[in-house]
Amino acid sequence: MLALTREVSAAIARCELTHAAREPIDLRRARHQHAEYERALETLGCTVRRLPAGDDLPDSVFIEDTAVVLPEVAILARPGAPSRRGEVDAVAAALEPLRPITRLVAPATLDGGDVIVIDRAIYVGLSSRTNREGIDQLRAIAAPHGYSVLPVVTSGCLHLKSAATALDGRTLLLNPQWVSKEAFAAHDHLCIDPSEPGAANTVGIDGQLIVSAGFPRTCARLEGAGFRTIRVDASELAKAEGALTCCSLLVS
Ligand code: CIR
Repeated sequence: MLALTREVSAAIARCELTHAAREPIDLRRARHQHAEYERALETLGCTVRRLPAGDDLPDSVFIEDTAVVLPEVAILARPGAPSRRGEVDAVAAALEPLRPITRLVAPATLDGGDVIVIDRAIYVGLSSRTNREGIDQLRAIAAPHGYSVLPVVTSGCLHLKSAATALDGRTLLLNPQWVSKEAFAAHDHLCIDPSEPGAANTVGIDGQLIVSAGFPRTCARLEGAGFRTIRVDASELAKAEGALTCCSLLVS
């Protein structure tokens, strides 16, 4: 497994914010935590390739939002925030040798953080960043490869993956306050601890999970359900509304 990551930009203080109030971000601390996250990816067997942040791209560390990588094809996103559209070209260049590439086009908008791929299902959040046209274009690309593309309404969070992530090939972790359990009826699910609303975002690789150290109760639930976890401190990039999945693009 290759994990593409991207350096934390020196301009991170000017990141997009939707739900959080702006507060100072310690760049050194954010970069240190990001490096620990990359180390966790390596512990789970990934080869990490870190791309430079790029000029004046405050949110470029959140590389997940720029593409959806399937085994058959890489789909370049058209991020919902105009300030983030300049992030896509460098990621396209990194993906080009690895996959056939297609690109979503206007008026579609879609952030990779709204896309959960689990088995042959692709759940896509209808959010402030991803519109119906984005979902339709994704479906037109993925359906010929045998994927079902299913829209999911979210509320109270930035992306679908703030509310749910795949733990393995059949089980999701959900925050039922931000997304309806019924939307995922075809799959098994576990719920986060209700006192930790941000805890649904985990990185699952081969049945092992990277989880945020800030959510110990949910982590205990996951371990009780038999998952092995690696805890990382993701508190500094959380001030930019970033979580764990958003800091890598996994290419198997
Ligand atoms: C943004 O608002 O676009 C960034 N500040 C945070 C993006 C986080 N991405 C993700 O969770 N997939």
